[in-house]
Amino acid sequence: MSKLFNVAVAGATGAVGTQMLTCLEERGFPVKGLKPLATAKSAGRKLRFKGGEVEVEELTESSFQGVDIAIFSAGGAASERFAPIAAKDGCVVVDNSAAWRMDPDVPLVIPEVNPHATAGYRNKGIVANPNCSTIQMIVALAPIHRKVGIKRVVVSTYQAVSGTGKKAIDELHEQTKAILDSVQPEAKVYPHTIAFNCLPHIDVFLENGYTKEEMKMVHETRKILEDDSIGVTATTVRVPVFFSHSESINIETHEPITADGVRELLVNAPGVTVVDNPSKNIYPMAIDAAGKDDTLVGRIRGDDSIANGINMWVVSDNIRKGAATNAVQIAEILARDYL
Ligand code: L14
Repeated sequence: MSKLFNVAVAGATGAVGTQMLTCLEERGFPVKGLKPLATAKSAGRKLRFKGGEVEVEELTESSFQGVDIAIFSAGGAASERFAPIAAKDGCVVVDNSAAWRMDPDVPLVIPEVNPHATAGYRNKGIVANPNCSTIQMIVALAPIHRKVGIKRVVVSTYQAVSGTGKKAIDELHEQTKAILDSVQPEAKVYPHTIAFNCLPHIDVFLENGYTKEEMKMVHETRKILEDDSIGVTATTVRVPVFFSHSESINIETHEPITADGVRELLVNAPGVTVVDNPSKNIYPMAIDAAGKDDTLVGRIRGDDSIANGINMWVVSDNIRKGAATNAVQIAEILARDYL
């Protein structure tokens, strides 16, 4: 008989949290009991799970007694405060916030790329889920890095508003409608109108002129690929798309590789679907990636401006593979190999 687990989801009512419940259900995670946790404001709400309903409880210091695995997507502050409390109660935390990702004692895991790192959960009882933009980039780049070595990455992202949460999804709806109705749009979530616009600004600006989101892509890439020599430079942009982040990625490799060579590697890569037939207008698009777990890769072509250069276009559902699916996959590794 296989083991069943008591699972808590912190931030269960959010855009990622509700997707976590769906992923646990879809993937048949061995759940004994499910405990959705959120702020007091959401306590008492009912969420659908496996054909029934589960009641949301307030996230408190005593929420984790008797819980085996807690998946957190309740924001950095909640993770910082409650993850160590959960771990002290013997619960293993899979954390989707940025709070623990760069802690040297916390593994940062993409199951297709570095599942072995999960063992490091033992240090603090925490495994971190990488940033959404990093996950899809590394799912596509890891097989190339293993084969020919990546020296440098230049990435620009086109990020969906769902990454910010439900209020940003609503804001894009409302602003779009306002503009089409010739009404002045109201910007509450972002510093500027996002409808019919692009904002080169995700998360906060840092002293070095980059945003925190851009620097997450730099640091997390090196940690996951276990190679501090990789150069990464990023520009992260919010675009008026609801679901799925797109990325223009340029890489310089150590050994030469052709576009066909990259295509062949990626056709066989776990979690990747190559969508690359430009003559038929076939390439990865946000609306096709949305609702899927695979990362779509296309527009694979040589960059003739440098010696070993490749360009590609990489698209993935930021709420699924970028957050909920990846977190549930980590929980699956914990359940299968460690708990
Ligand atoms: O580091 O699109 O998990 O605003 C959460 C918000 C990533 C970006 C993280 C967004 C961020 C995301």
